[in-house]
Amino acid sequence: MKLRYSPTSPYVRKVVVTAIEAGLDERIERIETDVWNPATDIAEDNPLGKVPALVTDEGRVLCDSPTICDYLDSLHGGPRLIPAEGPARWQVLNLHALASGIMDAAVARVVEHRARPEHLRFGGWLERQKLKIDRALDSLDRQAAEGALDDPVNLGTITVGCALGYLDLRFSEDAWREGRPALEAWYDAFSQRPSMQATVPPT
Ligand SMILES: N[C@@H](CCC(=O)N[C@@H](CS)C(=O)NCC(=O)O)C(=O)O
Repeated sequence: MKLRYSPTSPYVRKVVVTAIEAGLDERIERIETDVWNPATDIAEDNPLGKVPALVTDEGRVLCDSPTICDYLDSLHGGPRLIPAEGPARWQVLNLHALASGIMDAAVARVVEHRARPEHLRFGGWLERQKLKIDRALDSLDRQAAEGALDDPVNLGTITVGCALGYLDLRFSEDAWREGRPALEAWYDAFSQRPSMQATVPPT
């Protein structure tokens, strides 16, 4: 398999952590791709022009990190990272959705800062993205305090870990840990997993 890859993308990190946890990482060749380079050929694999995209051994191209993670989860014989049924499935998928929303809002803030000239930036929209992140972090802190993140590693907790890592990379000045002790303690432990340590983004 080949993964169109960027070392700083939180979505790519989610896929790679999933692959490591599933024991599949060695089967995946990483093809570093700068989607912002005008000369990039990413659209040949993903018409949306985004990473991650996975080219399977059969030559099928999968895009969007949830699809890729679901596919990887179907390839291994260990405990499912996305439970097949029951309350655990909805817990994991909902946690995944919340953490993906943090990634979406954080990436939107980064793109707004980087791609748009300062006089064209829409402050109210940036503030709206930050509020989404803050509210989602508060929810995650409550869930961590209730033990909802204590399950064995799964797609939900992987996505939370990668979202928090991305906030540390791009918005450390926002100090997401402040006032969220349960989430901080959970992340301190989760980020020690070999899969997380092996995928720390370059600063
Ligand atoms: N929903 C997608 C989001 C992927 C995404 O937005 N990737 C960013 C990099 S962090 C990208 O490639 N952006 C390029 C663009 O939007 O044109 C996923 O989960 O894979």
